[in-house]
Amino acid sequence: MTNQKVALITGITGQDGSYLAELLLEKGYEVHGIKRRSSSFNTQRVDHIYQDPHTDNRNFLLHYGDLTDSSNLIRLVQQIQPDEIYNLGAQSHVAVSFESPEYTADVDAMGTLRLLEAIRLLGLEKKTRFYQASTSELYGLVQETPQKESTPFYPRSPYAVAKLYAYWITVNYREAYGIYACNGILFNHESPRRGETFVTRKITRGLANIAQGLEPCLYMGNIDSLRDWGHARDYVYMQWLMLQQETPEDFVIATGQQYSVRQFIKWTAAELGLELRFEGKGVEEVAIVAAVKGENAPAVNVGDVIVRIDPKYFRPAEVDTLLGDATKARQKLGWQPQIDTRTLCREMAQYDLAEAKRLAFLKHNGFSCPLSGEG
Ligand code: NDP
Ligand code: GDR
Repeated sequence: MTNQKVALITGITGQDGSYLAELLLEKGYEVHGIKRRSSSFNTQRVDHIYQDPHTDNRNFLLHYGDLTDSSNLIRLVQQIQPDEIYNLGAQSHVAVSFESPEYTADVDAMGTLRLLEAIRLLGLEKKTRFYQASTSELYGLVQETPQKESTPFYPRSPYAVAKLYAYWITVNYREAYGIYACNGILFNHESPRRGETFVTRKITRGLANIAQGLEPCLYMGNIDSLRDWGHARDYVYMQWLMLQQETPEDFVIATGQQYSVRQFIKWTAAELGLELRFEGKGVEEVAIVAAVKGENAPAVNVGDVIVRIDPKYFRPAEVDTLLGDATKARQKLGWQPQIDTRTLCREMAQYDLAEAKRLAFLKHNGFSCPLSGEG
């Protein structure tokens, strides 16, 4: 008999999944993750912790699976017998959920139910603890500021409505079957591993590419939008902590600071040595380079327009403002974020600048330099 804990992470190939897997491995867990079958490699974020299947005593194991596939989930839960399941897998892009609402509901809402049912059908109610990746998007059209655990929900996208179902089915299975199940209501959290189509990463990557002459201009949606952005590394620690308590509870996780998308653009530009001047209103607004300092933006000149608005990035219904109050997490779990938004922005901008320099070097030396993705 061993006391080694066993965890199963859905969404292990995503931003949070990769940080959480690192954390659990550091804590001595055997970590299992579900990855989707893809025609190209999709494990870049966990490649550094990958263990060859032919080595003995592996403690990091990936399995093919999908949240839309009940029999696959039941088989994996039966085989792995996890002490903890972290349900991070999701179609997580709010704008994409308007394009693929039914798929989003299937994965984000029904996928959660499928996992909880797997626990119940296999009689693991007393063994397996369950973490659900809930979201500040539940607050949507906000009813109270700042938002805390008791703030009423008002979802504003197919993504948020699907996550609302997932939130309540998690509460329901806790109350109905005594499963140790928790919702982490996490506000936006970012990192250099953030998907390239989410706004922070789109900005740091886009402006770094412009600085290095790889792209001419960054096209944005609603830059007046306000968000409470933390660092993913701080937030996955909280996901683990929530499953280590005596009784399961739901917690808001946030920094308590709010900034606009426009501010994030200004900070990123400053990291690259660019001072910006915003001119115009609404869809006519542009950001013009007012000064260039240092060596990081050799391709940019004063007067260049490097940010424009493209209405196609506006959403059919927007969440204008989010600001979290994580007092409960601080008081009950002693949790405080370690990394503020400005520091987060600096880390992301520096990471993307290094990557842009590498791509620019390849391009100038005649190699192909793939740049793709819209968001
Ligand atoms: P990512 O988009 O980076 O990762 C999502 C993960 O889910 C990926 O591993 C993806 O696989 C996987 N996935 C997508 N569809 C399926 C499916 N049908 N079956 C199985 N797996 C699937 O998200 P984050 O890491 O940023 O977020 C983690 C979770 O937390 C998500 O549920 C998200 O909705 C939620 N959340 C995120 C917040 C944030 O600010 N980051 C805030 C609040 C909640 P693949 O790599 O193959 O695409
Ligand atoms: P969000 O994150 O919708 O809050 O969901 P995202 O970074 O996509 O958008 C934040 C805000 O920025 C505005 N915005 C743009 N967004 C994108 N993606 N691209 C643009 O060009 C752009 N221009 C302006 C958006 O309109 C929005 O107001 C994220 C996801 O991680 C969810 O899974 C998670 O649940 C929530 O955070 C909390």
